[in-house]
Amino acid sequence: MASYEYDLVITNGICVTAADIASYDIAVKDEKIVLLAPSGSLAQADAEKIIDAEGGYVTPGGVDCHVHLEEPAMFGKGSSSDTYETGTRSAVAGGCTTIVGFAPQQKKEPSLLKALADTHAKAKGNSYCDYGFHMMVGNPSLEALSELKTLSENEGITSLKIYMTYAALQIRDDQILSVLLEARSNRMLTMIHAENGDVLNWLTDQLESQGLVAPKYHSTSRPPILEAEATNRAIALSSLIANTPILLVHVSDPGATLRIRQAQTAGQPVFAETCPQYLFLTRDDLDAPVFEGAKCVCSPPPRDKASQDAIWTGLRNGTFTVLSSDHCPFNYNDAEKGKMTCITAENPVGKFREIPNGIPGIETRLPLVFSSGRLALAKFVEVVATNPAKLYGMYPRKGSLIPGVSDADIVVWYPEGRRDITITNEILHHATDYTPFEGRQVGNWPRFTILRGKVVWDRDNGGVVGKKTFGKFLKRGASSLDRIWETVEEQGAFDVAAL
Ligand code: DUC
Ligand code: ZN
Ligand code: ZN
Repeated sequence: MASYEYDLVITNGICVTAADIASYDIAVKDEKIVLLAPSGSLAQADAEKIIDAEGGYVTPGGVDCHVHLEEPAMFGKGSSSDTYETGTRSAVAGGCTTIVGFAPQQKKEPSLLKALADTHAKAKGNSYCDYGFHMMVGNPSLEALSELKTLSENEGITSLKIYMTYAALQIRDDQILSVLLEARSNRMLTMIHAENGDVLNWLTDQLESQGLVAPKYHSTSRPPILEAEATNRAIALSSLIANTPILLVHVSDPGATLRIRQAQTAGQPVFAETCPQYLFLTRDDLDAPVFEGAKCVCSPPPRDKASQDAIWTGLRNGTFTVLSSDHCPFNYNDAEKGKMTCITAENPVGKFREIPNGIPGIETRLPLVFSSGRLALAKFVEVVATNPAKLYGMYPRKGSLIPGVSDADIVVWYPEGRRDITITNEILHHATDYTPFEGRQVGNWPRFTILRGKVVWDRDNGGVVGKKTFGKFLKRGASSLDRIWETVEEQGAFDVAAL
């Protein structure tokens, strides 16, 4: 077998990292980036494969740390349309090389380790990109809490998600405190879904009693104040447990954003995530004819135009650390497992309470935001790749282009002005029968996606050319963002007597 100096060279690209933008060539060997060299200097290198980026941008592969695949019914009446295979296939076609999905523990299960083992079995050998898991804690039993140590120290699971809503997952404030305390002592980051579940259930009852059950009332049942209140409560609870780091997921509301910013300004380890649905959709999208609005039912719901602007501002000014997809797909035209499970003869436009909450978006995340023109490119890379890798303990292996240390996870974009693409469901690679972004124009799309030096997506020659066996499980370390754990530990242990 011929042996080459490099496995892959990318020449003539404009490389963008969270730190800078510059023209240079990249050489890859044994799955790693090994050399950055002056632009064009590697055009004739001794390499098995040379990609001419033709002046297009080159970025680190996307890192999407909020992805739901193959999960049971928890967010309404349906269950996930994408498996690990189809979801990660869609991921690479959209420029994403790493995902972190969820290992869901149901309320009836006392143990987290069992949920983790079940999720490993689903993902192993079925992933086109690298992957990790967050624990989704539905039952913070003593047994579950006692398992956090082994999850963090032995299993590479350094984050967990808890919910302040959903019958299947909602936990009480005292349970939240127990989770935060245990997470703190095990250097685990707690992700929080902050909406007031009791209040939104009450509002839903009120709406139903007046026969207001169409999809658009999903938004009415979850006014912004419910998110702001729960966000404020989550921040208060974390401050009570000696500033345990938290991440508010899928933030949609300016009031919640402002509260998060205040906490950050006060020096609390409070992080936040937003998603494309809060940048590109509004509540009007839930008011489409008949049942079509169900395609945009997710929680929190998309808000108004002014809220979109506030979320963009929060991305630019650093309030949001990460931009994830919250890919949580359900088929639309599916009365067994999808959005239409809630349609009955009695409720021909469905009953929004039962519509499964969630939308697909793993493949459209990068193209939508890259071509929006609303984020500087270095900021784009920071929130879609570098910060997620740091926040979730994968940096610098993931999320950057550092020779000798970063995996060769790379996206090569088309040269500017070369492509105008209309998003339609036909061009996507998930196993879901719609996209909420149907008909939107984007000015660019990943031309090549490279995972550890292998081309896995070649848009013009074969499409998805990787295999479902390429993806590897990532054992993650503790978060390295902003020295969060060092800062927390400098404050000492939680001491109730000192409150
Ligand atoms: N929260 C999520 O994080 N994903 C989908 C449903 C939800 O409400
Ligand atoms: Zn959530
Ligand atoms: Zn989610």
